[in-house]
Amino acid sequence: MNALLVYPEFPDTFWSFKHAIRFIHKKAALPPLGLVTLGALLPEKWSKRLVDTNVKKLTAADLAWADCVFISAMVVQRDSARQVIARCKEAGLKVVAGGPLFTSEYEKFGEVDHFVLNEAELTLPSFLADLEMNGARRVYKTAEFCDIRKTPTPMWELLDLRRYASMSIQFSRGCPFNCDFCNVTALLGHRPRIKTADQIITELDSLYNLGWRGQLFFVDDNFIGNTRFLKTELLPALMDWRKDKRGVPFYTEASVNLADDESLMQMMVEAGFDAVFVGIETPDEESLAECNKGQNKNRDMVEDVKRMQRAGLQVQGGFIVGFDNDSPSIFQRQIDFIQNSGIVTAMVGLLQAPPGTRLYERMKLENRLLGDMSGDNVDGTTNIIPNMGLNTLREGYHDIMRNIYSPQQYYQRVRTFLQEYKAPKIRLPLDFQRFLAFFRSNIRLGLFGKERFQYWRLFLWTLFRRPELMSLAITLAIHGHHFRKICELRIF
Ligand code: B12
Ligand code: SF4
Repeated sequence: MNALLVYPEFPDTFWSFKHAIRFIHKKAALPPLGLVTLGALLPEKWSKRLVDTNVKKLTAADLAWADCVFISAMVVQRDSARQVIARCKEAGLKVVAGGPLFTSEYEKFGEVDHFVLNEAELTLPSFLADLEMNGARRVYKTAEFCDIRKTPTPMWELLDLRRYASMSIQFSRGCPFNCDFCNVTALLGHRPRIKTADQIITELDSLYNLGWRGQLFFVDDNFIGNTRFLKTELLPALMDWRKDKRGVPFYTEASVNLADDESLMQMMVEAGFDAVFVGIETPDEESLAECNKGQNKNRDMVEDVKRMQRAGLQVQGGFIVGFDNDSPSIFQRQIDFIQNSGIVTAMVGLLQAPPGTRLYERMKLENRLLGDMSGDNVDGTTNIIPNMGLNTLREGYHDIMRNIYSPQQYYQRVRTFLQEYKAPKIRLPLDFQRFLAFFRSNIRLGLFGKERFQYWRLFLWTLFRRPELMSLAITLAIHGHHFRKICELRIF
């Protein structure tokens, strides 16, 4: 069997980093980890080929080679997934679909032959057994969650590693919290399931042996779901692994209570973590109560962010406007929070209700659903009728985005952050493309960019105040260029 694994293209969005990764000549920010995991779960004797259409074209030759196509996608790739499916059907191929998009809304894809939903570790074996007997059903799904200690090492060799800015790896699935707008718990459960430290070391070794020295994203929903295991097993193992390695800085996602645990932060930094994405959502206590984000309540979150920065973790933040409790004053309060905390990468979105969440059920009961969500939570759209009125919400949202990504505010925020940040010990090895990126940014941003004054001001400020953070300052300037492009595209 020749199995063709296809990942549809991402639109040009906040998280695609398309306008930033060009500076280092990369094609995509992250690899399709679901498909490389699937590759390892498919029978060993099958021939496998992976086409991530974010890094290369799906050609007629690929389709002619294949006996069967396996496609994975998130909601944001809905349109491009439809295009891929149409091409595969035209070529007369059987299409098998899985991953978060199809798990959430498979009924909308009539052309797909087989849906192998939820976690492939659980649903794929019965599909393969039925296929062998020529009796495969249309839908395979489960309400169970798998034991990820049995998940195999992803088949990294299916990827062209040189095309990616970062690699990803997964230590845990699921989250102990219960925020009402989030479908992580519906998709992956409440109890964080973890891999063993040995499994992670084997995965790291296999990537390292393939030559990977770049950034590595631990794509956990909440990396600190099991702190005891982290402190006693995983982080000591990562520190040990690092001893004879170059590069490979880590970043991940965690809840804000990470800031309460000084020793955990120190161990993470020692193990090579230098950044963490945190769901801040809103500085408004009532709105936090409304969405059941108790872990963010009754704390000084600006101070929490600074504590993480001082420990050596750059904080990227997720923010939401459009809660029922929000009044128009929320827009300025969000701007103030973002500026004061020095969260450079602030993903601000309108509240959306993904199917399968408690918010979705509430909106349905209240007749406030507006159809499908776009899947891109930074495009200024929503699938619910907000309390404050859609126009007020949209205008306020556009104001936030215009404000925080204007060169003056953005560069100010970078300085606020760099002032606080403890420089990481683990550095990315300087390769030729990163070396060139420095010149490219000097020309594109420093000579032709609207932000040129701010760019050189940051350059000089960093040179004299935090010279050890120069490469990070340039990287953040390049990210700012991407975020501004996205704002322009969305006409914010
Ligand atoms: C890494 C990640 C990203 C990366 C994407 C990198 C990439 N190239 O894929 C980035 C940072 C770009 C990203 C962005 C966004 N993401 Co995201 N992301 C994740 C995250 C944290 C990990 C994904 C991953 O690699 N998992 C590990 C692999 C092993 O799991 P998997 O892909 O689910 O695959 C398993 C199964 O699904 C299945 N499977 C997968 N594919 C296939 C295919 C077949 C044929 C079969 C049989 C089985 C199968 O088997 C695998 C093994 O069990 C998930 C949450 C999560 N824990 O999964 C969210 C998640 C996928 N993202 C989500 C969302 C909403 C977003 C954003 C809108 C913003 C946000 N809230 O984060 C943006 C949208 C993108 C954009 N605007 O460009 C949602 C998707 C919801 C949905 N139903 O589609 C998730 C589930 C998190 C959440 N609830 O908010 N994201
Ligand atoms: S803490 Fe994050 S992953 Fe967990 S339920 Fe809340 S939003 Fe979802």
